[in-house]
Amino acid sequence: MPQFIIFIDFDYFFAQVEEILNPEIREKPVVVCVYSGRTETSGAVATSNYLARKIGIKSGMPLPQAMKIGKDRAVFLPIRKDIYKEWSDHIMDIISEYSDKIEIASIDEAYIDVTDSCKDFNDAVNTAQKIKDEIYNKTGVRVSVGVSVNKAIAKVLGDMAKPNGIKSVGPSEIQDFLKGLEISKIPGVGKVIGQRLNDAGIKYITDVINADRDQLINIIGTAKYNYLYDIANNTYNKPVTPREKKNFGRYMTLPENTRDVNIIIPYVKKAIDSAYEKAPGLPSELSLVAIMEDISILSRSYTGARIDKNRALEIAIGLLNRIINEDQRNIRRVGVRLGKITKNETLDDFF
Ligand code: DCP
Ligand code: CA
Ligand code: CA
Repeated sequence: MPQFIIFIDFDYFFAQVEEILNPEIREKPVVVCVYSGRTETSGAVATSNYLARKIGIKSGMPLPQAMKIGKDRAVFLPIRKDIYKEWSDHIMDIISEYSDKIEIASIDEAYIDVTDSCKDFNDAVNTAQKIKDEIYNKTGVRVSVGVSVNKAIAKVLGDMAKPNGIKSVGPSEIQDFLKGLEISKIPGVGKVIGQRLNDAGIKYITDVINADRDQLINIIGTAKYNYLYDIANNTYNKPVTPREKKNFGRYMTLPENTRDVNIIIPYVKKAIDSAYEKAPGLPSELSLVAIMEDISILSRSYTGARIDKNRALEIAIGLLNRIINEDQRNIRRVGVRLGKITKNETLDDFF
């Protein structure tokens, strides 16, 4: 039985969030910078939007060089990691509604396994499109998506789908797809290994099957050989492994943009009910998250001993009032996030 795996990668993520928060910069090259603080221009580019990439400003480039290229035409912004993390958490929460089997691979990448909930591969592709649309409708973030029969090929397709695309290769097409797939496209095959394999006559992933096993193991080691062999042979099936999920968030869209707590509180309650249903235990941290009318995200948190559901509502209302008092804008979506969860003991813990 093939797996149905969806891979999602957020497009030029940090720079895209900056664009969404400040739409005027969208028509310009946008560069998100990590300033090292040594001198005014020392540091490196974290990421850049596609307009900046087009003029040659890319991730990892030293800032002085980027500034030389982008002088007078690019927007240089300092990295705001906390904000991107908040957006990432929000998007991951949206994705996790579609499967409990979610592997958050980095701040802007996730795999989900939808084998159990989809009746066939076509259904998995439709689900992927639904997730992509929902992320865009709720956050404005564009993502690229790959759908296939294992994690490695889903990622290959996600990379090919950039930007803002979706690509799929199902069980009936996978053999043909593998035949035309260059080895350098496989996750984990960097420039150096790709070159060495090319030198050994391996250009396509399927070349691994008939290659001299001992010779390849000499070049790349046993683990990587087995990995590539399994992909080539279409027997690669490494599971999506959910990391211990540290927090659980649930959000509700309000019927209208508002700052009227009487309208908002029932939605806070719904979000709490839904989050507590999902969480494996009681949290010691509770955040109230408000997505404002301009879709920026504000949150306020409370930390205390194991918070039960009733107390959660009281605390959340207090946090909501703080946001309303400190900010003039209307709220569009409201949510809660439960953090530092202590697991309930289950029977399994005793055996
Ligand atoms: N990042 C960084 N420094 C790097 C590379 C990346 O700080 N040298 C950060 C910024 C990115 C985020 O990690 O926004 C994700 O990295 P990706 O490689 O996925 O690149 P992007 O999301 O920026 O672009 P793409 O649209 O190609 O996925
Ligand atoms: Ca990305
Ligand atoms: Ca990425």
